[in-house]
Formats: sequence, structure tokens, C-alpha cells
Amino acid sequence: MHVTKTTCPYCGVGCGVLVQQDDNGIFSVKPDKEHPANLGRLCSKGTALAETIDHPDRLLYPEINGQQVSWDEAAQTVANRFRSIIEEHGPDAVAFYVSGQLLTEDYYVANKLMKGFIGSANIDTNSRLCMSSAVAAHKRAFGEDLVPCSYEDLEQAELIVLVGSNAAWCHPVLYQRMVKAKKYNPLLKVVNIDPRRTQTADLADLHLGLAPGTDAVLFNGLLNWLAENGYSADGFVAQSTQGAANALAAAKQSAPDIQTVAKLCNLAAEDVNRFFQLFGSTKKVVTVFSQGINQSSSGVDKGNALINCHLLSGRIGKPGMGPFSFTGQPNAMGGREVGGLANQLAAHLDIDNPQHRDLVQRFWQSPRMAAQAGLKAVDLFEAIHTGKVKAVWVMATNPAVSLPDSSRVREALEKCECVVVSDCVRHTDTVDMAHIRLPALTWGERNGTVTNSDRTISRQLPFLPAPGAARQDWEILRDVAHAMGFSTYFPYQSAHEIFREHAALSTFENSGSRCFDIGAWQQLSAAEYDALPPTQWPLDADGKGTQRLFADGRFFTASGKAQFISVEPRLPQSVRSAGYPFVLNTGRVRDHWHTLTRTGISPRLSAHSSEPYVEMHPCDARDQGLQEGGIARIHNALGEIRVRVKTSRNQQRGSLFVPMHWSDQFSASAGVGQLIPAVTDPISGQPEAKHATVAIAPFTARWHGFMISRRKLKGEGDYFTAIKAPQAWRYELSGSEPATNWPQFARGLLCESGGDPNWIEYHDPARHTYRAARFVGEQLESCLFISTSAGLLPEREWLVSLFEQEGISPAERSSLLAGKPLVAGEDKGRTICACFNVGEKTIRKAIAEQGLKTVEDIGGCLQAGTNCGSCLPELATLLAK
Ligand SMILES: Nc1nc2c(c(=O)[nH]1)N[C@H]1C(S)=C(S)[C@@H](COP(=O)(O)OP(=O)(O)OC[C@H]3O[C@@H](n4cnc5c(=O)[nH]c(N)nc54)[C@H](O)[C@@H]3O)O[C@H]1N2
Ligand SMILES: Nc1nc2c(c(=O)[nH]1)N[C@H]1C(S)=C(S)[C@@H](COP(=O)(O)OP(=O)(O)OC[C@H]3O[C@@H](n4cnc5c(=O)[nH]c(N)nc54)[C@H](O)[C@@H]3O)O[C@H]1N2
Ligand code: SF4
Ligand SMILES: [Mo]
Repeated sequence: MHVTKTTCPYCGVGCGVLVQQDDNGIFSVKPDKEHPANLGRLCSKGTALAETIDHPDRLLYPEINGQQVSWDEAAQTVANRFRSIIEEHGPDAVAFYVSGQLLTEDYYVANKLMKGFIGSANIDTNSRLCMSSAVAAHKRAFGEDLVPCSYEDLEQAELIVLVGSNAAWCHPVLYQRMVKAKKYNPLLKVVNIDPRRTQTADLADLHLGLAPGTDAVLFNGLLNWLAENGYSADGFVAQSTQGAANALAAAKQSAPDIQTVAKLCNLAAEDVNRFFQLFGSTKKVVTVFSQGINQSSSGVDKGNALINCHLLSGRIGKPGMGPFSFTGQPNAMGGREVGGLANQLAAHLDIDNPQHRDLVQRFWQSPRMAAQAGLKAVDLFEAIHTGKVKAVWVMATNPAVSLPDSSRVREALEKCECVVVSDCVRHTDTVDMAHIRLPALTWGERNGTVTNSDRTISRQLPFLPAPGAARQDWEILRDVAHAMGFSTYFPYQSAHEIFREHAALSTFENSGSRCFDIGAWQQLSAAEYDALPPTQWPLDADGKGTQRLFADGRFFTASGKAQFISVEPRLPQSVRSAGYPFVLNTGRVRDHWHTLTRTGISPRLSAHSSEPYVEMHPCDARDQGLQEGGIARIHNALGEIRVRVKTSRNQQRGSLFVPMHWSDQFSASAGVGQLIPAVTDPISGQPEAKHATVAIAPFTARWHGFMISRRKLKGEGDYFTAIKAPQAWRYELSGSEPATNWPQFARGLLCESGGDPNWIEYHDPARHTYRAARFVGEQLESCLFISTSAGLLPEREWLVSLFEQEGISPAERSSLLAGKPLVAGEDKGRTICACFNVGEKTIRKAIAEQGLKTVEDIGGCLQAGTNCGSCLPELATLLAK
């Protein structure tokens, strides 16, 4: 049995995984017990990795305007189009838009080609939407983009503050580490700050459900309170920091006392007091922050407001303490190391600094260095819209879905002269808009490194052959660089060579001036590179990593001192109005990843949250005439989406939450990016994805239905979702206007061309009730059920299970259109445990009938929660209910 040691391609936790192939060629994925990030754990997404490696819709060959071409022709065409635009309009008329899901080696080459050879800094990345506020906050406070902490600090802490982080769902393995730490150390306290009550709050001793966007007030209040109550670390502040007095004055101005903070944040004064007391009286505090802080028009200030509190209390650089930005994507951190953002250079050097530009230029021997920062993501797509940027190459990201004001982004791509997209999937909303499509390798095939949230560099190694003509991103970039005439400077034959160059640049003329230094690896042999153990940068001369930064009280600013930043809190730019009375918050669900290109093809992962939804307070739903399970229209001046209604008291009144995941490939109109205004932080350029304002109203559906098919079909109706089931796709459909002819409608949806003789149907035109099934040979190929009332449609489970069978028995065939078997089986309800496929109803029943008291009891009885543990918070909620 062959085992490959590699790294999970999903989130920034960066868990080590072992991939095994058995004698029948079947792959299985297990956690790597030796990897310091996960120490033998994996979440539901990592556990299901083997299910998503065989993608049914791969982009396998280069295409120009839909025609398959050779690699030579594709690379030459990209080079020619880019070159002719550059010759006529200058280098700033072209751009790359890349991703924290590229490997460091790919990222390095993309950045080098654009900034050092094309001579523009118009390369930006989806990290702009993700980490750029944290990057800017780190740079302002520490002089360099540095995350001081280690994962072990979570275990050593006595207080963990989670701000704007739903770690239970988004960093599940770190959440499990915190759960375990709390179990072994009952003195460990957890505070969760989030307008929503998420699963993460289940771990918290205190949940502060503050008014959306008011975090800077809270942390300014804390700063002021720490100073007034004798919690300043005077020695550290005097020796190792600057700017405390001004920051304190600003804090006092905006958040003078607990009452004011409570009022502005809409919190109970006693809760604010409790948080301040906890922070003040606990020595070892880690403050974890994520998108609830970053994705804001004042995200950089919010980051600094919380870093200020760690500086004032001296809680940084020591075990169990520090501000800790959890990164989102698997290589968000690696992208920052190579300078993938438009306002960075490479190796943590500054593009605005002429000496740094000169240093990199000499190292690269580049003919034409970018002279200033390039366009940040939102501005970049606006420049494409206005025609200033005429060619764009998108790699490993889906901007037509994930950028704010996504309709305008689509208009921009439609107008753009030359859209090149490198992706591994043939159909995404962005790939569909490309003139030139370049097939990329993906996880399991590609080779290189990633860096996780605590600066640990880990290897990704291939265990699958390249499918079709797909190539790794650095190879594609190298070939285009060669076709542009830069072959001498891009001689790479392997990821290993690129990595060594990256390591060499990190130490070039460094001598301790830059923290990011992995120079000890510049001579790594290919075998050493392949066997590289997970290591935290920076490295010492012997290649030993660094667990924690700033232990010596030295920072990377000009003065060597950390900087306090004065923060004047600003509220989100969209303000509730009579027309748009709700704040729209967006984010993630447990088992889906971004725009569903990977998790959307896994039945197991699709079962947990299968449809796009809005979560809202039940009283708001009642007031707006909305019903649980009904469909809502959410709209503002930018657009409209239609999603399912879920009511929950975890949502504060006046706020809505919609997941970011659904694209046009999986839904009729549920892409929430349509509703997010292109409002950004003035420093970081990060969009405010958490605070749009909208109105919500019922969508009046006059018909409902579902269809199940072996092939992926086009959806139909004003509302639809495509959900992967084993051996089939299930579609939920609703529309405002019933079809005039349902049999014709059905044939249009289910048949490739014309009719099909092997077809059974039932039709009651007066009641708009229609049911049909289509067979190919003995197999059920597809079925469709339509009714005027959703409640009259049968349960889907039995029908879905028929697609897993080889054939259909006469009894099954005769009960097919009834939608249920003659003898009813058990309905297990919504999937809670994705590993063992255990449903909510089964769990509730077992709790009630067998008197289960703990999550361990549930595990013993049903296995639920005993593998990856991602569902443990939900099991605890079911027990509490
Ligand atoms: N399952 C899953 N995991 C993922 C991903 C995924 O797609 N799916 N993506 C990865 C990526 S790229 C990222 S960036 C991370 C993101 O990880 P997180 O940042 O943890 O996730 P989000 O759901 O985007 O947002 C976090 C929380 O911010 C809260 N929030 C909204 N407004 C405010 C506010 O004003 N103040 C505060 N304090 N909180 C607020 C939201 O209610 C939400 O619960 O997840 C990573 N992990
Ligand atoms: N409303 C709202 N919008 C958001 C957010 C939010 O919270 N709310 N979060 C933002 C954040 S934090 C992020 S990180 C973004 C994420 O948003 P995106 O980056 O747009 O989302 P993904 O679906 O991860 O897109 C990755 C693409 O890369 C492809 N791919 C996978 N592997 C490879 C490879 O090796 N090479 C190449 N070339 N392609 C590959 C996949 O098929 C997929 O099409 O969304 C942002 N947008
Ligand atoms: S926490 Fe889950 S998704 Fe994130 S790296 Fe680990 S296994 Fe992968
Ligand atoms: Mo992200």
C-alpha cells in the first residue's frame, strides 16, 4: 500500500493528511498524527477528501474560444495578446488575478512575471477579500506582516477571545483543539464576539452578540479600561512600543466607559464588564480574529484596535498570548510571503520602497520592475469595466461569484478584450466567461508548498497522474513567460527549483532586517525538499523553525518598536434605511467550500447544508410574512437573490445571514455577491462583505417540485438548487408561473432531444400535479415531481436511494410515481454526522428513547461524532434541546 504524506487543500489550519491507495486503486485519506497542525485530527471536509478527487467536470485541454488547442498555441496566444496590449497601452493595461489556493511556487512565478518582467504591479489576489486587512494591521503594528502566535498558544492560553470567527465551522480542527484544551483545563475561559450566535459560541463562557460592525468601539473601550484599571505593562510599553498615549486618547474619546461601550455596541453593561475583567485579570490571552473583523470598511483599524490591547497589556511574544489572525485559504500565508498582493513586492519587501525594488530587481535581474503598487481587486475589476485594463488572467479563483457587486464584475469580464482563466474545473461562473481556458492541475496532482495560519510551511505532494493535458500553474506561467521572451529568467523544470529561488530571495541582503527568512533552505536537494517536515518560519541558520515571534521585544519597524495605532471607530458604510432595513451578513457553512467547485460534488458534504438559505430571527420572519422553509427574495439596489428561509433565535433582530457558497452552477439566483456593495477599507482595499443593507420579502411560488437525475441537468424555475446525491443530482425547484404544459416542460428538462419512449407519467392539469420518470434500460434515469403545494410532494430519500440500485423491481416501478415504497422505511432527517451519515431525526429519537446524556453517549450508540468531530457542537445543541 502506497502512502503519500501531504496537506489538506481546504482551510488555513493546514492539516497533514496521509493518502493511501489500496490494491484496487481506491484512495483513502487519514489524518497525519505527526503533523503539528492537526496531531491526528481531521474535520468533515478533510475526511471526505477522497470523494472529491475524481471530478466529473474537469477542464482537460487548453481552449481558445471554445476550441481545443495545443499548449504551444495556447501559451503563444496568451503571450501575443498580452504583448500587443502592453505595446499599445503599456504594462498597466494587463493584469493577473490570483489566489490563496495556489501553491507558493505557482504564486512566486506569477508575481515575478508580472512585477519583474511585464513591469506592472497589477497582480492582485482573492486574499484581498480575505486577509488584506489583517496584513495591513500587522504591518502598521509590527512593521512586517507577522503572525506572532503558534497553535500551541491556544492550548497554553487561559483566555481565548474569538472575534468575528466561526472556528467551529471554518477552522474545525483548531476548534477541536480548543475544546480539548478547555476539557483538560477547566480554568480556560472562552469569549466569542459575533453578532450571530454560531456553533462556536457553544464553547464560550461569554458570547457578546454586539451590533454589527462595532468591534472597534469594544476594543477601544477595553484599551481605555485596561489603562484606567492598572493593567498596562508599563515596562514593556515604554521599552518596546510607541504611540500608546495617542491611542489611549483616541480610545478614551470614543469609548470612555463601560456604559458608553455597552450602548454603542448594543450589549448589556455587565457583559462588557465581564469581558473587560476577564481580559484584564488573565495573563495568558489569545485573541483570534477572522472575517468578522477583516471584511469591513474599517477592518484594518479593527485589527489594530485589538492588537493595541495586547501591546498595552504586554500580552505578546510569550507562551499562550498574542493576537492571532486565523488565515482562511490553505496558502493565504504563502501568497503573502511571495508578495502576491498588488501593494507588496516579494519576500515581505515593500513595493513603495525604492531600495526594496532595487534589491528585488537585482536578484531577479529583471529588465523592467513595477514602479508602484498596482490595482487592488475591487479597483482592478472596475478598471476592467472602464476599459483601462484590457486583458486579465484569472488563476484559481472564481471572481464572478466571490467579488462584491458580482453583476458588475460579470459585466467587466464580458466587456474585457481578453479573459484568460486557469482552473481545474470546466464550468464555473468565471471559467464560462473566459476566451482562453487553461487546464490546471489541482490537489493530489500538484507539487509544492503551502503555509498555514501559524507560519508552518508544509508540503503538498502528488499521488495522482496529471489528467488530460492539465499542467501545474507554475508550468503554465513559465511557458507563457517563455513565449513572451523571458526564457532565461524562468528556466524552471520543477517546483523544487522555484522554492530554492524563493528561499534565496528571502535571505538576500536580509541580515535580520526582515523577519521572513527561510534562507537555510536555499540549497535544499530535491530529496530534502520532498521530505521537508512541517516547519514554522523564520528559520535560523541551521534550518530550525521559530515557534513564537517577538519574544525578545524587538519588532520590524524602523525604530524596532511596536506601534500603537489610534483608532476612531467607524460604522459600516451601508446604513439601514426604511427601504433596506436589514443588515446582510455573509459567510460560510460547515461542510461547503467557497463556490462549491469541490464540496458541491460530494453527497456527504452536500447533505449538511443542501440549499442556499437566509437565517433570520423568527419575529423578523413573522413581521415580513415569511415562513420557515419558504422562499425569500432579498434585494437592494444592486440585485436580488432567492433563498430558503431558516428561522433561528441565534440571529439578532434586524440581521440576516446568507452563506456565500451558491453560484449559478448550483442555483437559480442565490449568489449573494450580487448584493454586496463594492465598498472597501481605505487602507487594505478589503471589501465589506459582512454589512450590506437589504430588504427581504416572501417570494410567492405557485408551483414547487423536485427532480432527480443521473446526469447534471440545467435547473429551471425562479428558484432551484442542484444537490449532489450518491449516483445522482437532486434539484429542488419552485416558480411563480406554472407551466402551460407540464408534460412538455418535463421532456424539455429530462430528455436530451425529442421524447423518450421509456417514460411513465401522471398528470392532473387542473391541480398542476405532475409526476414522471424516465428509464434507460432497466435503470431509473431521472424523475420529476411537481405540485402547487410543497407539502404535497413526497419525501426525496427513497427516490434518491433508487438511483444507487442496479435496476428497478416491478414493485418499485409501480410505486415510483407515488414517491414512496409500499412499506415505509425510516426517515433519518437532515444529516448531522457526515462521516457516518447519521441524521437529526435518528439522533433525536435515540436521545429520547435511550436517555442519552452526553455527546459520548451519542457516539457510543450511533457512532455520530466519533470520527472527525465536526458535528460535536451540533450534537451538543441537540442534547441541550
Ligand atoms: N467550512 C468552511 N471553512 C472555511 C471556508 C469555507 O468556505 N468553508 N473558507 C476558509 C476561508 S478562505 C476563510 S477566509 C475562513 C473564514 O473563517 P471565518 O472568518 O470564521 O468565517 P465567516 O463565516 O466568513 O465569518 C466569521 C464570522 O464573522 C461574523 N461577523 C459578521 N459581522 C461581524 C461583526 O461586525 N463583528 C464580529 N465580531 N463578527 C462579525 C459572522 O457572523 C461570522 O460568524 O474560513 C476558512 N474555512
Ligand atoms: N459575500 C461574501 N463574499 C466573499 C466572502 C464572504 O465571506 N462573503 N469571502 C471571501 C473570501 S475570504 C475568499 S477567500 C473568497 C473565495 O472565493 P474564490 O477564490 O472565488 O472561491 P473558490 O471556490 O475557492 O475558487 C477557487 C477556484 O480555483 C479552482 N482551483 C482549485 N485548485 C486549483 C489549482 O490548483 N489551480 C487552479 N488554477 N485552479 C484551481 C477551483 O476549481 C475554483 O474554481 O471569497 C470571498 N468572497
Ligand atoms: S480543519 Fe478541516 S478543512 Fe481545515 S485543513 Fe484541517 S481537515 Fe482541512
Ligand atoms: Mo478567505
